Amino acid sequence: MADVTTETATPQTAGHAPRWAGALSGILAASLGLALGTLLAKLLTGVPTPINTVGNRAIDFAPPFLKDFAIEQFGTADKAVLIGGVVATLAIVALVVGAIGVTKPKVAQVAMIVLGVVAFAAALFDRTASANIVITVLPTLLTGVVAFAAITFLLRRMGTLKGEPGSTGGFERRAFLIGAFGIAAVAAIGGGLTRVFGGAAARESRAAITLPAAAQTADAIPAGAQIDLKGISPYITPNKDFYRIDTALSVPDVPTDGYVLRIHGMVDRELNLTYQDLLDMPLEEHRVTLTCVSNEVGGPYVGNATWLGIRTSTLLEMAGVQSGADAVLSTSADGWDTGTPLEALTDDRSSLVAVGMNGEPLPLIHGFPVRMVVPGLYGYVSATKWLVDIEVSRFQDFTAYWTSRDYTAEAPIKFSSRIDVPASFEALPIDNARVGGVAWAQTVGIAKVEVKIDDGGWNEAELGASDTDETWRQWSWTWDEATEGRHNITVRATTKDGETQTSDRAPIRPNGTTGWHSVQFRVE
Ligand SMILES: Nc1nc2c(c(=O)[nH]1)N[C@H]1C(S)=C(S)[C@@H](COP(=O)(O)O)O[C@H]1N2
Ligand SMILES: [Mo]
Repeated sequence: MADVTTETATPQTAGHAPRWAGALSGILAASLGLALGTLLAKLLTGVPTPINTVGNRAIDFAPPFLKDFAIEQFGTADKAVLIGGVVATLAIVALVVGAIGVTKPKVAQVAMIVLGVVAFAAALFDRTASANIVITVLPTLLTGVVAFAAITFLLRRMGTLKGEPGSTGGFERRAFLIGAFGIAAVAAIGGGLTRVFGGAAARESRAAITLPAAAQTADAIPAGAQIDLKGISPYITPNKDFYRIDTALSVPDVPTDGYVLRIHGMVDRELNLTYQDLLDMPLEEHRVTLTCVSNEVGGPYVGNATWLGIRTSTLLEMAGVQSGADAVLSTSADGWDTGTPLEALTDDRSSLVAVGMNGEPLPLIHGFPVRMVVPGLYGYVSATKWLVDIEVSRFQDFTAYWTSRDYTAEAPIKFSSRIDVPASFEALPIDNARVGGVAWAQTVGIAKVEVKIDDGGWNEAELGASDTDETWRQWSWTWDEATEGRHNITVRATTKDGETQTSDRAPIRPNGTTGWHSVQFRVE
């Protein structure tokens, strides 16, 4: 912070502007620049906002351990925390720069230019931009120019920077405040308008879509797949409750107009498919349980949905995969990419290039208009959202977003189980101590779930009806001899291959957690 006491300590000319006026000017100039730059970004398509573009660079430069920490500490709020950090840093810098400007106006002017250049440089290298580079850098350019013009105007109003126009010759509180108020008003209006725009193109085209009926529908969900127990995860996760994990600071705005899925690389025929081309192909419906590698034992990053899409094997057959290929590198509109074993996209599992989720076009945050869904593999090696590019390749020929950050290239989902009821420290009634949850072993299937109370023996739980081996399975168990007081419950699953969950704890990195989920609860 600027040292306010220097204001009286330094010899000053009559009417020298106070430090608070400088600090306020710094904040206002930065705010006005950001408001107008952000507004411009939102009016363009495929262009990150100045704050997001700086945030994107921060994500790209952050070491993996910091990301693990952020996901662990803040969960899906990690993006909000990052943006908050960028904004707070900028605010402090703007305050200090403005306060310095009271005695050193040229320094403040140069500092505003430097801030603009930093944002400009971030935009120049922003992999999330889908617009061309000249358009991508425009918002940060505008931010820098406006922030410079605004600080210059306010420094003149303060009488700090001599020269016409707007120079008052000395500090007059009233004249300064009128100028400051004007800047604040324009910044507020600009900031308000940014909320009106953005994501508009995708939202509009999504609203206009009616998905065709599936050529092959999923079998009905067997009766009894959903166990009647309050608090258990619903068998199908509603879209609004489905977990969201991605590196996108703002949801990529990908309208169906102009959408092209390119399939190329080690293929006989390159394909360029429009959204309509995809809808015109034989669509299949499959229920698949997605899981994130960042899911802690007992964690929330797992969900089950009915997906509508074209089999990846159909598309790859059309393109004609050449021999020697063992991987598919898929890329999103915002430049995120991942490698998936070719085998997982061509064997008999229900791997899809999906357009629908639970009877609707994909929600914007879940990859509209097109994403991948691959049963049995963690999302980071398979589930590319906002999918625009599929390149048939070889693992040895590329690294992808997470594999260049210490995660393994191949990552089948580690089977697991979770207690939904009781929730942590919840009380169960002694005459009906019923517990339950979900277990998943995608592509293999769950054969058995067992629970134990405290240090007791394992008890076999009842399983919900089996749907497919690509989905999770519910379980429940009633503790008939429940005793009052505090207890601990632990769960473990066994797959149809006869493997039982290990109690050994593995961390998220490099390829997912293991261990048993336990919950503390009470019986009364
Ligand atoms: N474009 C893009 N797609 C992505 C990601 C991403 O960061 N960017 N994250 C992946 C990860 S790690 C997971 S677990 C799934 C999550 O999909 P969901 O948000 O629809 O649940 O998306 C995958 N697809
Ligand atoms: Mo993930």
